[in-house]
Amino acid sequence: MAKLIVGGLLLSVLSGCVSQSDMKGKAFIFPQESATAYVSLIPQARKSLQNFTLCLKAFTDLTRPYSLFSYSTRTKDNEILLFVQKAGEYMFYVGNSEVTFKAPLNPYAPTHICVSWESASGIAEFWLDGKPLGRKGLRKGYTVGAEAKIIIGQEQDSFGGHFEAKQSFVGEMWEVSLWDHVVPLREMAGGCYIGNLINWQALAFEENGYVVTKPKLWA
Ligand SMILES: [Ca+2]
Repeated sequence: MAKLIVGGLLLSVLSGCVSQSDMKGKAFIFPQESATAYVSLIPQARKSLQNFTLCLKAFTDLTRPYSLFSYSTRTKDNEILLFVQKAGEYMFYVGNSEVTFKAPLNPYAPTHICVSWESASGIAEFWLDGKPLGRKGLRKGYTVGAEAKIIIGQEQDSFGGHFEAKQSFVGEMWEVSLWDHVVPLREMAGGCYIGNLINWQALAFEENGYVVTKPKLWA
């Protein structure tokens, strides 16, 4: 398996697709609605997960549903999914099951989202803009699959594809980070983004379609 991964990465590097860069101070802009614009994030290790923490910052004025973070495996398209049903209503999926966290409406401000999940208890803890939105439980005892396509900008309904323009993200996203353990989210309120699986300061990624990188507008 390791050989395959290394081989795959080498192949991608040779074909010039994968970039690795320090994205500190920068954001991905998804300037138009489409079913073609997205960024694939390549984790620093491929491993199954019994715990994880995901953080990101985003700005959008969308009022329709949209995806923020889509982690799909061959067997489960919503292995990990952060999806906004409508402003202030965050759906969080693990292993195709979901819980919803509701927040007060503040639709035109950038949002800082952190969510952690722990298999032993099934507890998902959700923080928005440095404040807790509570804890809910799902998929107790589950293990998240290792071989994944991790995509921002689009929502996967199959492994690495089956996008819908009407679920695409239009706006800006920055400081996306993923850890293979539960990080105390109270400590993340300041905006830490050096995940050990996805590290914004050493981000391996592949851009597809109309995606632009620019200095971030918000903190
Ligand atoms: Ca899906």
